[in-house]
Amino acid sequence: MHVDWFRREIVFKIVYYGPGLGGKTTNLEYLHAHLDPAVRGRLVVLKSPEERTLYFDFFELNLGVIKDKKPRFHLYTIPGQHYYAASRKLVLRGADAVVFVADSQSFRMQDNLDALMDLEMKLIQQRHTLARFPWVIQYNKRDLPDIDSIDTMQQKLNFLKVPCYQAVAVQGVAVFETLRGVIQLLLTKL
Ligand SMILES: Nc1nc2c(ncn2[C@@H]2O[C@H](COP(=O)(O)OP(=O)(O)OP(=O)(O)O)[C@@H](O)[C@H]2O)c(=O)[nH]1
Ligand SMILES: [Mg+2]
Repeated sequence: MHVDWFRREIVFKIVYYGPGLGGKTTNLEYLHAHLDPAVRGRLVVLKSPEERTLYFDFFELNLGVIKDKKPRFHLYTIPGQHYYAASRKLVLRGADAVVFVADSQSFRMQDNLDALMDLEMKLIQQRHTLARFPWVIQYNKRDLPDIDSIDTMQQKLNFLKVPCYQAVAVQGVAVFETLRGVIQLLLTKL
């Protein structure tokens, strides 16, 4: 969080984290396409020719006023591919909250667990830990066959009982709900 007293602004950083191809960029693209242009800035998407995130995606969201201050939310995604660890570390630096986008397909469970462990290790390097950090889980791709049940996913990934959302990001299902959830959590913990 960064407070600009002169401009009466509070800037929050929310990072979409998770395994490669889980749907992080899809979340940001859907949000950006469906938000009132008056409240959001330009979407920056840095993709490889194979449509994979290279460094991060980003846009800014301006929402109303909280106690005479204007909150701004900076939304970022990390690149999920394992060899972009340095970019993940940079993007996560100074994050105020995380949306963990899990891929519901059964064969991706190990990738979800690896990404969650990677997140925890990077948080610890920043003197945080999942147990004391505002984060939510989005179970994405609920439209596909061969997905794990929500019970199974809750048991394996949500051992801290954080808020969770069942999403189909390509169709926009629960995309706004997830964002509202993480903002609410962030403001409550503030
Ligand atoms: N069927 C289905 N496909 C989805 C859903 N969400 C995203 N996808 C698809 O999954 C693929 C990967 O989505 P991205 O949003 O690029 O994934 P990412 O997490 O940003 O991946 P990296 O940038 O490599 O970390 C794309 O082809 C999306 O269209 C969903 O809910 N259902
Ligand atoms: Mg991406």
